[in-house]
Amino acid sequence: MQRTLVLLKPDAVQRRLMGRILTRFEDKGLNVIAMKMLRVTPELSAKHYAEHVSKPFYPALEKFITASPIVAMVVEGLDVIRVVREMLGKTNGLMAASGTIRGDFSSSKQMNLVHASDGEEAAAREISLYFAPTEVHPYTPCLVDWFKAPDEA
Ligand code: FUP
Repeated sequence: MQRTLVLLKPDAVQRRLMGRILTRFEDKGLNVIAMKMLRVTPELSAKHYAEHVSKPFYPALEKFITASPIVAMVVEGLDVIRVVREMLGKTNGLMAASGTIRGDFSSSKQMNLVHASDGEEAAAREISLYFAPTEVHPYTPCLVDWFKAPDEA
């Protein structure tokens, strides 16, 4: 089992897309094991986007991510980091394939609705930025026997 951090960014909240995006993860059979609404501060933005802070687009990105509340969640499942990244689609909504969240709902590189961790190290770091261990609630879904065969890890 893997975990990943997913953010529904300010545009997802403002555009009333929270439910439809969350439904995609639920429909896939993934486990949402933590969730909260919060306002990203400039300090949290700089930590979250540490690899981008020196890039020319960062000031605009920080302005966007801090402009309005977001929803943060931890999603758990088999190979979930890759699975969720594929569900999101390419960074730029204009380039993202139809059928992906960004491909279906976004036409922007910055306002691309959703963030998901891009590797195991990033997932661990990002989850700890948004959630204390006591705020994460893993559970066995009662439908587990109908989402995958017993011999699938
Ligand atoms: P992703 O992993 O798909 O979320 O994308 P990146 O890590 O490459 O970029 C992080 C965020 O920076 C993206 F969600 C959108 C934003 N961004 C811009 O606003 N402009 C750019 O030129 C590149 C990225």
